[in-house]
Amino acid sequence: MSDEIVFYSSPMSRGRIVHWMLEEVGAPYRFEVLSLETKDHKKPSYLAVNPMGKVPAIVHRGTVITESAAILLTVADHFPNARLLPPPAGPARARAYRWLAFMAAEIYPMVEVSDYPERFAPQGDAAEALREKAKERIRERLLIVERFVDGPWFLPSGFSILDIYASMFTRWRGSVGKDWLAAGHIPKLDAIRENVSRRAAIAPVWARHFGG
Ligand SMILES: N[C@@H](CCC(=O)N[C@@H](CS)C(=O)NCC(=O)O)C(=O)O
Repeated sequence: MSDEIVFYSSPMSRGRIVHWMLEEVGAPYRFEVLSLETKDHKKPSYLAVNPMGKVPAIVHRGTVITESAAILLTVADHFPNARLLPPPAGPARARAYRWLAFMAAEIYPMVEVSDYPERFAPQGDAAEALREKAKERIRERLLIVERFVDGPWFLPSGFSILDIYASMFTRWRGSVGKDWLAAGHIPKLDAIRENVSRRAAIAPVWARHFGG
């Protein structure tokens, strides 16, 4: 069975974190580019991969993996030499699980509310008020993460998938607020993003995503 990972995403989406991860570990992969504009992610061929109609997703050795956190954990497991998770069963691994779960369960889902409030409330003022509330919740929760980050990396044990995952939030200008992000409320997370963007394997693809 081929070891090549099929990576479904849109270059402009938050699936970028999976792109950085695949580059970091040097995984063989094929990028199946989906356009969010033409709604490729809602077409039957992609819904057969991810019934949620969301990116990213990967297929590895015939197994479909969706959910960004699950994808990063799976890739970390398959490339142990990259050491992107602390050793199993130790306190550092437990800490990694805690904060990955927190970001995936308490922060990431808020983005659907902030991007598409009309999915949760009547269109108009109610949806706009909900969008603002979701942004506030994201900010409050990022401030919690900021308190528990070590530095220069998220975990004291060094660079890990948590750094890749957390970097994503610091670029969520639309969902968090451009001005809030620019105001320096999360300096440790900002520094992590800078460190991630300079990693040798990630820098070229980072430049393609953000123009350097
Ligand atoms: N829980 C998913 C969320 C992924 C997600 O929200 N992806 C966005 C792109 S950044 C998406 O595909 N949104 C399309 C939609 O909600 O219709 C994960 O962690 O991967």
